[in-house]
Formats: sequence, structure tokens, C-alpha cells
Amino acid sequence: MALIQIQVPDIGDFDEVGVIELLVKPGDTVAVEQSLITVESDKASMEIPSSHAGVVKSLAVKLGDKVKQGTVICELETADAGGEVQKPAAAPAAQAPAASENVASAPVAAPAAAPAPTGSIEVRLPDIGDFKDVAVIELLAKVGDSIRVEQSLFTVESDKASMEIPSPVAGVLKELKVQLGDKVNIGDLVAVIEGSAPASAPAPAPAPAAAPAAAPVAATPATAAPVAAAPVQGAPAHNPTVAPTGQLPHASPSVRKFARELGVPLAEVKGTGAKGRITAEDVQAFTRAVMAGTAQTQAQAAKAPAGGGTGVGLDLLPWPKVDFAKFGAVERKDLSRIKKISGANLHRNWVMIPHVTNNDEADITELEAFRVQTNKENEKSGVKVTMLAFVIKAVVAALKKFPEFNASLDGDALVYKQYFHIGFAADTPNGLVVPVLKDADKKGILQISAEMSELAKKARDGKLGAADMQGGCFSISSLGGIGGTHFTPIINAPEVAILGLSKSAMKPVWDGKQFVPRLTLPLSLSYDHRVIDGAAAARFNAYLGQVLADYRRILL
Ligand code: CAO
Repeated sequence: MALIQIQVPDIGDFDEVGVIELLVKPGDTVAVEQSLITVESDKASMEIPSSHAGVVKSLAVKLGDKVKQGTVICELETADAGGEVQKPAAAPAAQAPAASENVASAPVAAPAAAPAPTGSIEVRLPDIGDFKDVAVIELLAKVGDSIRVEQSLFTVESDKASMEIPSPVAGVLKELKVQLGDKVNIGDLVAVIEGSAPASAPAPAPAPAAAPAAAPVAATPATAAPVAAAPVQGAPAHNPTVAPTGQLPHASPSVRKFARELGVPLAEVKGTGAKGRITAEDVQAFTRAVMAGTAQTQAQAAKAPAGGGTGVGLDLLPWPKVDFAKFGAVERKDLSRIKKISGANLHRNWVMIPHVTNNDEADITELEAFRVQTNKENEKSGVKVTMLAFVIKAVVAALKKFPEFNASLDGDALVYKQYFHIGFAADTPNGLVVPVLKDADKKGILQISAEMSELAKKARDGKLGAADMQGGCFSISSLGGIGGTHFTPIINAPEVAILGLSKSAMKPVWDGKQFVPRLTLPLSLSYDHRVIDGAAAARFNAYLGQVLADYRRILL
């Protein structure tokens, strides 16, 4: 075991660069080459990797610190036996473009110090360290732009660093030879500039990388003088004709990579780091918000329905955070798996479907008498008939009469189903599930009752398979065995309606001459108002009531 100090290696002429991200914390185990911190100048950001493997004992830098070569980043406990202080190896190639060993001491001829070239000048990618195939991630100038010396032309990015590549000469950009996503290497022709003497060349700036910056890097065509652009620190602000650097989201290469892996459009993420920098946490928060439906990417918004609307989230207040234990004893229990899944579905359906509930009542006096009689006659069969079986069959008749209730929205179209699979909500110890009784139109009341009780048992035993819960056209939620007068059931998307049954009760009903006692079943029909009009819902519910009041109507 040895305790060693990891220092900032030679990062070229970068002097006093700011620490913008801490990528490890005490206690973390780091591998060789694993990034420890991210530093940033105004033209480049780079991650500084560890020269050794070990466990971080303490961090010697904090956000906002300025560091340079030799600054201690952290203390690492390594398996090596060795000295107390271990100098970092010469900056690894992958570390940063600016980190080639010879940079700091190399006599760099700053482009602005050279005589201003004229005519067509080929700009080639300078030596940016041992980088191979770095990606062009942002174009900062376009053909026809007037370019100043050291004005950034485009940004490249490796997995550890991103940097802007400035023009070594002033002039008009005649050709930009790179496109977004291109992979470039040292010596690649990246632009052609029609040279002109700059009105006032900026003072020579130290070039952090590119020792051979001023040297021709490839065969020189007779007509054009090749010049390698050098990444320059401290270059002047951009020309207003150039797309502002701000268009490129301000984030470190690792955060960009993270965002790319998740498919997060970084330009839409709000940065909460220093100077609006996007952190990994920002990307995570954005992803969470999109997944929760409280935010939308621009691409999602563009796909919004023809009706228009920005469709951007609900932008609600955050959920209240209360320390309940402050007010009394509490016990915390995780939600069951079923509750988590059904909760997410119910939430989506409630938020996305414009629900309206039509309440009505059915006179089931005769039907109940028939049900009781049927159960008596079938006592030995072991199959108990409940009102729900009759309602399922009556619902099938109503679906046949009002086909838009047996449909699903698919974009701007309505898909009408020619089968009749009816889901029913079943209360289980672990939460709500909705098994689906298939082809209810082809089955009699006894068969429906038998299958329903089989499915309800499977539900309670947690044995329902996925197929048992798929293919539903319309759902029924019956609370009749429990109580209540009316309620608002939530539609089970992509269905367009659901029927809620409450407890039937004897009520006095006026028959034209007198009040008579009638068994009355409350019907609560929630419907998707995008598909079903209020009048249609009232007709559906009224028809259902008529069928339940006189079951012979099913035969008509
Ligand atoms: N009015 C009065 N009594 C009713 C009734 C109604 N509308 N519906 C059923 N009953 C009676 C039954 O006749 C039965 O009485 P007996 O025990 O005297 O025979 C009793 O209530 C229990 O019925 P049941 O619940 O066993 O049978 P069911 O066919 O009505 O329902 C099932 C089956 C699986 C739907 C039911 O057990 C269930 O889980 N219901 C809850 C559904 C639910 O949670 N919905 C809410 C979803 S939204 O959160």
C-alpha cells in the first residue's frame, strides 16, 4: 500500500485553468486513465485522468479552483509500494489535445505573428496530440464568412476533451471541408480561406498544442499555401457573423457522451453548473422529467397532434416533501410491483384522456330474481352467477349497437374492433389487475361466470399471465359487492370507455300511479370525450339500463 499524490500533468500552455467538474470523490476506486476532474479554458475542456489505480483518500481541489501543471488533485491509496509523492506520467495521449509532452517548451509560432498570407490558403488540422479520428461536433463558421485570425472554425471532441479549432489566418471562408460528425486527423484539409491581411492582428497568443502549428503538414499544392490551424487559448471573442459558441451546449466530453448514450438532446438541457454548464445530473434530471411526462423534447413536441399546442409538460409544482415522522410515528413500506405498474398506467390514462362520466341507473329487479333462481338451479354445478356476468353480456349488446365504444384511437384514426373481449377490474391482495374475458359475445352467462371466477382466482393467486390481461375492448369495474352509489372509473387505455358498477339497492320508483320498490343498479360510464360525444354516452348508458331491465332486448 502506498499513499501517492496525483498531480495535474503537463497540459501544455494551459495556465491556471478552472476546475469545472469533480468526477470522483473520497472513497471511490479509480482505474488508471479514469478521469478525475474536468478543467476548462475558454476554448477547450478536458478531463484529467489518473496516472495510477487506487482508492481516492482525499481531494485536494474543489469546483472553481484554478489548477496548472503540478497542482495536486487528490491523494490515492495504491497497491504499489513507492514514494510518498508520485509525479504523473507525461500526460496520456487521450487526456487532451493540449497535452502532448513537447507542447509547453515547443517554439510555437503563433499564427498571428506570421506575415499575413494572401490568396487561397489551405487550413489543415494541426497536431492536437495523439488524437485519431476526433469528431466534428459543431460548425462555428460558414462559407462566405469573414474570418479573423484565431477565430474558431469548428469544434472537435474526443472522449476526454473538446476544443475549438481556430483559423490561423484572416480572410473569407471559401470552403469548409468538414461536416458535423466527420472524423478528422492531423493534417486533414479542413478549410480554404481567401487570405487577406487582417486589419489588426491580435497579439500573438500562446498555443497550447500543436508544436508544428506553423509548419506545412502536407504536400503543398502550388496554388495554395497550407496552414495548420492551432487551437488557441485566450483568443478574442467570436465575430458576430459566426454562429455563437453558445449554440453548442456547455458540457464536458463525458457528459456529452452520457447524453448521446441516452439519446438526450443536450441543447435542450438546462445547465445548473458554473456558468450554465450542463452536468451529468442535469442530463439525468432531464431524462427523468421526459420519462415522467412532465417535459418533452423538441422532437416530441414536433410530433404533437395536428390540433397544435406546445404540449410541453404540465409544469406542476414539485410533489410536497414532508417529514411525516415529525408529526407522529410512521412506517414506510414499498409499493407492490402491481401497484407501481398499475399506478403508472392509471396516471397516464387520467392525465392523457379527457374523461367524462355519465351516471345512470338500471332497474334490475327482474334480472336479480332470475339470477337468484339460476343460482338455485345450478347449485350443484359449483358455478355462481353474479350480476357482473349479466352486465358483461348486456355490455356486449351495447357495444354492438354503439361501435365507437368498441374502438381505440390510433393517431388520427379510430380502429373499430369486431371482437368483444371484456376486461374486469379484480381486487387482489397486491393491487388492481384487469383480466380479460375473451369473446364474451360467443359465450353464455354460465360460461362467462365460470371463466370470470377462474380468472379472478388466478388474479388473487398472482398467477395471471400476460395473455390473460391483453386484448381488452372495454372494461368493467364492479364495486357492487362492496358499496358506494356512483364513482368515476379511469379508462383503461387504449380503450375508450369503462363502466363502473356500484351497489344495487332497493329504491322507490314512481310507476305513474304509485311508488314501487325496485332494485336499482348504479351505472357509471366514463368515456374518452375525444372519441365519444356526451349524447352517445347517455344513449349507451340508457340502452344498457333498458337491456338490464328487460334482458329480452338482447335478442332484438
Ligand atoms: N350490487 C349489490 N351486490 C353485488 C353487486 C352489486 N352491483 N355485485 C356483486 N354483488 C354481490 C354478489 O352478488 C355477491 O353477493 P353474495 O356473496 O351474497 O353472493 C357479493 O356481492 C360479492 O360478489 P363478488 O365480488 O364475489 O363477485 P362479482 O362477480 O360481483 O365481482 C370481482 C368479481 C372479481 C370483479 C370482484 O370480486 C372484485 O374484485 N371487485 C373489485 C373490483 C375493483 O376493485 N374495482 C375498482 C377498480 S378501480 O380501483
